[in-house]
Amino acid sequence: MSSFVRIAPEVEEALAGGAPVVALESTIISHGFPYPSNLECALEAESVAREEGAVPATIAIVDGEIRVGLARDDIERLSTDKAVLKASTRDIGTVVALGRTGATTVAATMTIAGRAGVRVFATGGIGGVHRGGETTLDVSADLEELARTRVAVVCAGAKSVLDIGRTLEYLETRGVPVLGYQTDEFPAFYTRTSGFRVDARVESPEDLARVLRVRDEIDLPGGEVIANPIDPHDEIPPAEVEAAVSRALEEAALRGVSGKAVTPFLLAQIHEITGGRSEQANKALVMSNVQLAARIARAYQKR
Ligand code: PSU
Ligand code: MN
Repeated sequence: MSSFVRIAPEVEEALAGGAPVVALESTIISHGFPYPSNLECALEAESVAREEGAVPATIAIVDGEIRVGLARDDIERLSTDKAVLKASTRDIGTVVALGRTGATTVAATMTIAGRAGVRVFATGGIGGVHRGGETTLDVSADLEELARTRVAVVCAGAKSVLDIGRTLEYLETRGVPVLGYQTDEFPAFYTRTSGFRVDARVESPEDLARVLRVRDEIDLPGGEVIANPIDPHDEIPPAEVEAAVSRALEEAALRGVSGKAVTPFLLAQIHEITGGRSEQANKALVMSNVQLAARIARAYQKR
């Protein structure tokens, strides 16, 4: 890879030896969770990957250097430094060139993971078409990246701050498979249900890995959304979620929040409105996604 990229020795070794690796994003650390739960969540996600036999590769841009696999110091800095940028795919070149520090979104993490040769990535939820996106054109770059970079994204669906129906339509148009892990319904992050169906239900990490291998072999472009519903014990009642989402959206409209600030603003509002509740659910679903991603990565490497 280019001289702008530094792959951690442990990750490099795993990739060279065909051992399972799971990519992790960093926007969730810097802009998705408050401190200190962001730090706890980032460290725990790495431990979960390891417990499942995969090497974690948390991705970020640190002082202009693209990093695949972070040291603890870096994770601490991403958790506490308010100046860390939110870096999506279009920002990578600028952040590197100007020597800045950026937490990578799902889109940017996929771009980097794909180039580094990491096939499986775990996060909380993907970005999507925002409510009202048909007029604002606020559509996350995550969806574009899913259409072009062959990295599987294990997530708990998309938050109901988004227009889930249009998000799924967009993914269909762009040729991105949406696979439900042991579910027929696309989950909505805090809730197991959204009222929308997945394209295909897949029962095991082995079958999911088989789908990835077939897509590799046929040389199909783009990645896959692997939707893993939140555990029933961690779920938040839909009515409670909807109330929090409505209030968060009202507040965003009132303050005229726009552009890349929208998603972090809504997440912070929801965390505030629901108290610790959404944070706890968010953390639980991330761990469940990392666990599943590690199992898929293991099955994918086993031939
Ligand atoms: N959804 C979540 N939590 C998050 C994000 C999305 O439930 O932290 C983050 C991810 O990094 C995602 C980004 O890639 O927000 C999407 O931002 P935007 O809508 O600006 O593309
Ligand atoms: Mn946007």
